[in-house]
Amino acid sequence: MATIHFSRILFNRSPHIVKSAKYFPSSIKFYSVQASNYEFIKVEKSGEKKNVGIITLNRPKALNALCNKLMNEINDAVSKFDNDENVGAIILTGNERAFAAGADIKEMMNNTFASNIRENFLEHWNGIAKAKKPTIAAVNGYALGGGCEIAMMCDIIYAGDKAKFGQPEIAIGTIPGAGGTQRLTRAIGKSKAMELVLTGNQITADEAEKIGLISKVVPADQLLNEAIKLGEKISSHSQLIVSIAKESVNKAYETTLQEGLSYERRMFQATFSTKDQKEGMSAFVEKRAPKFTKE
Ligand code: DAK
Repeated sequence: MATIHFSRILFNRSPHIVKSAKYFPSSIKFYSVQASNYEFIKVEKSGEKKNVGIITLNRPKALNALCNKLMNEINDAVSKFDNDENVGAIILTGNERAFAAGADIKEMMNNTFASNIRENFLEHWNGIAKAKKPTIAAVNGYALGGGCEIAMMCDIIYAGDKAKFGQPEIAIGTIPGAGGTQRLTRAIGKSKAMELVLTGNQITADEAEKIGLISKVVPADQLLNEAIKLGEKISSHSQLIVSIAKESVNKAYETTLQEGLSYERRMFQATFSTKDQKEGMSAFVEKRAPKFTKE
């Protein structure tokens, strides 16, 4: 394992029980999450300026299968990092064997259609996708089913060279339910998405990079460092402008090209109302590093 050169500190933990209504609809069984008492994840801040939040899935015996409590803990940690002024990017990662092998099959196997509807089953899975700050999935090992889907909810995916991606739900008598037929198709196109969803086959990190599902493959033991470097680079820019840029790229998934271009132009124009645009351009002209204030 390569040495991680960035010092780490523990996430600033709140002593009180957290209940965020937007992540915990009343129909979902609520697990109270105390940040100091996470059971299935670890959180820390990394990077020289401690401006990169890391959420590490930590349910190794079950290959990080995404049980309800684990998803609630992820939502809680994402929300906290998202509201942390000092954090400019959030990394989601697992261990060498598994990023996550999907939703917890044992937890859901006896559900019925009626109970799924009644409880709005797994509705709370979109916390990662709601983050305002950039999110990076750092994937080693299996990213299957819901594991692949939460990676795709992140803005950027890096993978270790032994990572495996797939949507194997078809083999257990169901279909993807958190973006595996939608985000995957937008990312890699119809033919490849159909092949993965209809066969349940796994693909390697190299293939995932080739088809545009992920942006970079690195040796497994360098993955976290590379993701932290990426997070630091993003964090070095104006957080305000970064969030506008993220929102604009995401518009490409939601609108027609003309609407997207119009939105982008308006957002570009809006950046000129910020102090950070003035600072960024002045710094360029004065040949110095910018000092952004997020205003
Ligand atoms: N759930 C529960 N336990 C799992 C699991 C999973 N997804 N994956 C692995 N495990 C557990 C195994 O049961 C085993 O536990 P023990 O038997 O030791 O108690 C332990 O992890 C180690 O697994 P294996 O013994 O199977 O390890 P192998 O190396 O032999 O195989 C594997 C690794 C990843 C190929 C295999 O475990 C596997 O095929 N796992 C299942 C992969 C899968 O089918 N994933 C898709 C699940 S369905 C939604 C949101 C999300 C979803 C749906 C809707 N909404 C928002 C509506 C998502 C659905 C899914 O992900």
